[in-house]
Amino acid sequence: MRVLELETENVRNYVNHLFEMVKSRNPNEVEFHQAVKEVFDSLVPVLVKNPTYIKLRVLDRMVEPERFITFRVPWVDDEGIVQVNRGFRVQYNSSIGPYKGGLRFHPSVNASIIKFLGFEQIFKNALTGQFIGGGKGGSDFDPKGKSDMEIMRFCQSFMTELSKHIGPDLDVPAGDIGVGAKEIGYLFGQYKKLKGAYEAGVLTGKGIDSGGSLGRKEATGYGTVYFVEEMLNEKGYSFTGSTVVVSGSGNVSIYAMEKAMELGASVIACSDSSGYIYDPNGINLDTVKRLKEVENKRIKEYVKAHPESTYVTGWKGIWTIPCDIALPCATQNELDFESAKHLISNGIKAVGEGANMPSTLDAIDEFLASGVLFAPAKAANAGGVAVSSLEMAQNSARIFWSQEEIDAKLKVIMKTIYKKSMEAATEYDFPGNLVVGANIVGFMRVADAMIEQGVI
Ligand code: NDP
Ligand code: 2IT
Repeated sequence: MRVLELETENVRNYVNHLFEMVKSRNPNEVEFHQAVKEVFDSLVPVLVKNPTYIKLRVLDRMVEPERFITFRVPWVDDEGIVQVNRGFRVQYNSSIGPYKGGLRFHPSVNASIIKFLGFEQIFKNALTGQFIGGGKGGSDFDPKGKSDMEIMRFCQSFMTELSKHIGPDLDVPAGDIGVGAKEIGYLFGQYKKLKGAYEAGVLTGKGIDSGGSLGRKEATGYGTVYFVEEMLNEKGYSFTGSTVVVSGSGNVSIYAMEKAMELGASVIACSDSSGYIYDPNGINLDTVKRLKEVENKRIKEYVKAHPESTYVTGWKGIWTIPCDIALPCATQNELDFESAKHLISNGIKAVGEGANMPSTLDAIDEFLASGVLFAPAKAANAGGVAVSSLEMAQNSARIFWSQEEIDAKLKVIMKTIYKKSMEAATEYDFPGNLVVGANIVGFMRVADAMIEQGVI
């Protein structure tokens, strides 16, 4: 016992030292530090049991991206004025497949955001069981208030540079915040023009007529609900008859709400970055889809169609609404310690992260310490990238699967991630802790592939 304690202490020192190095090499990148800290803390028991990972410096290598690309994106707005944005792509880890991960267009995008997303993507992609490495990209371009033609010109300029670095067997981007099928369409059109060949597998999340997959649009939200339902069922709970609060009203949020409703839950609130709506009768999803998918309007407009609902300015207050299940599906650090306290005192049973890193580290600790069932992002939102990988498979084989086939595969993938993460948590003495379990499963698959391939 004493020996194990000493070894654990040594490993903790090694991990802390490595974390300090990450911070000094990547100064001021607070989101990136946060993502690394969560993973490092989870890996201590694995490193104690498998010292080879330390000897071969696997973690030291994994935390350094294989490649980090930034580039200028000049484009002309509708007034004829030249605008300049910054483009990014991090090619983080290619040991289990081509780099894979979304593109985010949002004014807050910077190196820290791209690196945190890319780092988490490595483990998420490994968890899916598919053969995809980790990558991420995007731009500080703000699509809000831009015309379709401005968005198209921006996408064309962005792809003119990005095309030098991607390919169906090299790096396969997809959507994320601010990037949906429309933007992917413009990006694909430009890539095709530059390459002079129809390489459908270079991007995922494409429209169906451009080689996209049925079920990709719904996959992240549906997958999150499938994962959380597994977690609930094990404790004798279910979405059926539960009240649910879902933040955001974008791609992930809308399809998480849709599946939760299908399973018999009452979804009573959702939001955008300006504020949230509360509808005691249950949200009317057709109205949300019309506002967000068709008319590009603010969520505030919802109350016009549903006078019994209320709108509150500011997105954080959504977590003060009493509910059984909370699904943060908007953005990083949207659910902090104070919000976690509110949810807990209101009797929350489960939290499922549809967004990437939506809960702060102290919020996660508080949920776990209070016995709240907690589904971490890397595991719970992996359905999106999993179906992206199925899209790549269909493109390579020149076949087209039905919605039912995709949905059945997605369900199996989400159930498997849940089962494997729970098993790893138990094996490494953190029973029920899916944060630790998911990080361990993702890490070991990538680490073992890296070791097989030499010092890479
Ligand atoms: P969308 O752009 O479709 O929607 C984003 C939603 O979140 C909008 O309602 C937006 O409101 C809100 N939001 C964005 N930024 C902020 C902010 N700073 N503060 C408050 N609200 C904000 O993006 P997605 O639904 O695709 O992505 C949502 C989350 O899910 C992200 O964390 C993303 O990384 C993650 N994710 C996405 C996957 C996918 O397949 N798309 C897969 C896995 C994870 P507003 O319109 O006002 O900006
Ligand atoms: O965060 C994510 O997993 C995504 N934005 C989806 C990535 C993908 O390649 O489908």
